[in-house]
Amino acid sequence: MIAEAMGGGQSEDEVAHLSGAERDSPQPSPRGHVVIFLPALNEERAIGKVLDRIPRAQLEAAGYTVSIWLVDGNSTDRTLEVGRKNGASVFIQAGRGKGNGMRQAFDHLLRTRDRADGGSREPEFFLMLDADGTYPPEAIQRFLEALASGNDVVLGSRFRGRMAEGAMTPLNAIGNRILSALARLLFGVSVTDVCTGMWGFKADALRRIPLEASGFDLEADLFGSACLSQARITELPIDYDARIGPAKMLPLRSGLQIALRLFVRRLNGPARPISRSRTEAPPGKQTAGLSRPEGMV
Ligand SMILES: Nc1nc2c(ncn2[C@@H]2O[C@H](COP(=O)(O)OP(=O)(O)O)[C@@H](O)[C@H]2O)c(=O)[nH]1
Ligand SMILES: [Mg+2]
Repeated sequence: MIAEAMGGGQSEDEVAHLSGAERDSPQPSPRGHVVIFLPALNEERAIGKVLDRIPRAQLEAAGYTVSIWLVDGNSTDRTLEVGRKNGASVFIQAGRGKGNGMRQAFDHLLRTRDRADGGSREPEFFLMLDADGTYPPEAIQRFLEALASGNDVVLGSRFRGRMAEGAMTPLNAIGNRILSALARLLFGVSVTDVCTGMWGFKADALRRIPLEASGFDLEADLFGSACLSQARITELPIDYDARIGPAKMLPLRSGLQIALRLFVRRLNGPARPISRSRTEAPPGKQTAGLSRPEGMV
């Protein structure tokens, strides 16, 4: 059955759908539950390929249960259709911006899963990677191993892996290096690729990482906030491919927004984290729609 919920707050349908995942696999998985988020705005050409490449069977054989959520920025092409057809659940954000979409999706999943099982769930890991075909889903298991071995946050560094020719423009390469140097300077934590679009988190660590970013400053916010929350952070080398389809980011504007976010996060310090006991959404914050395709576990 497909549940759609638009407008303020989560419906019981949504909770039922999420707890349904556990109902369908009653044995707790020995390694934990993995939720993979794919932020997407008009990625109809790439999203199917990215979903295909997620090594779901391999992760399940390794002992994880796996959920895949397409976080949609109100796409006007066939992104949703292709995503559903390829086995993703769909979270439709309210408004625009990658940061807004991911904050809503993290918040929603953390709260809804708390309500579904009273907070007594198995260990949980969140993965996030762009839906444009640039990041390697095959690396997900390495991220999970790094999280399971004690890290709270794992960043995939494109500068430490193999970059395909033309995958990053010279302007973006310089900008990314400058922003990473700024992040190191402001937070005193070693990082080579603060703008990366591939991240892993322990779900409990993510609760302690408050976020305010609305757009492409999301990664700067994640990094700065994780540093301030004393999270254990590490980097893994990842390969980076050329994007499928047109970019959504405007480099100069986004570069300034990212630098500003690093400064603001440093100056203001952490905001209020998502508390496990706070189960109701603040008024006006949750207007996202959500659906789970038939047969989705
Ligand atoms: N949910 C959501 N995703 C977005 C939005 N804007 C861009 N994205 C996705 O965020 C990812 C990064 O965007 P992209 O244009 O590739 O930026 P770049 O990789 O930094 O050049 C892609 O998967 C986009 O589809 C948005 O407003 N909402
Ligand atoms: Mg991209």
